[in-house]
Amino acid sequence: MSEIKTCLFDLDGVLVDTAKYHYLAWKRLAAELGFEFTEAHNERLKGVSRAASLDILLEVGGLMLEPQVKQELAERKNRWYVESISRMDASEILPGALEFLKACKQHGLKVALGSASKNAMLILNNTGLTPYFDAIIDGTKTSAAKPDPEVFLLGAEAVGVQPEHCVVFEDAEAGIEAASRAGMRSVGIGSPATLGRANTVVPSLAEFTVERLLAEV
Ligand code: B16
Ligand code: MG
Repeated sequence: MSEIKTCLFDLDGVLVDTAKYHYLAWKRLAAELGFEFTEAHNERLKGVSRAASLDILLEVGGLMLEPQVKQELAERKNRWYVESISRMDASEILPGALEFLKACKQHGLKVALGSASKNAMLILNNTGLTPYFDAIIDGTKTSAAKPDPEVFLLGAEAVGVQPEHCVVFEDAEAGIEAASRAGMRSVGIGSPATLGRANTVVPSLAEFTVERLLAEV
């Protein structure tokens, strides 16, 4: 196994739980459109881009809409979502995440973000996480969504490290596949039932250490 030099972190579901705010905004949009959007439906949106999320939501509601209308709906949802995340602070960092980021630094590992979100900077700044990153690749810098490997390959390039020396932390199946397509190892954050293709799966970063990463992954 080649040496690990860089950790690439997904944002929603790994470092913070913004899925609950996405859900509130999508649910509100569905209610305006006249149908119910459940938490089970919301599971399908994790790690998926905003436009693709709207397509899933409209499929749930059985609606076919013009591109211009869809654009307007996505913008409306985003305004509500931004209202929620504007109130976030450090208390919303997921258990173990900050400690893990600090430990990466102590072990001399580079740290990069690989998120689909176009709102990642606002979340990182509000939670105080920005200074922990050597590179930030988010939805404003990518053209292809996970499972395309682009977001992680750009992260590796930004820190000047080859993919074989990178490990991706992801809560979404599409993100684990993106890591694999990038030629990187991965740690699934969540359940082995959905993330079984990752090299290791842990319930959260609170149950994992950099020492274990370097020894086992
Ligand atoms: P935005 P991640 C993803 O974040 C979310 O999991 C997903 O639900 C969301 O649709 C996507 O970001 C785009 O977010 O609307 O803010 O651009 O898990 O890739 O950090
Ligand atoms: Mg995620």
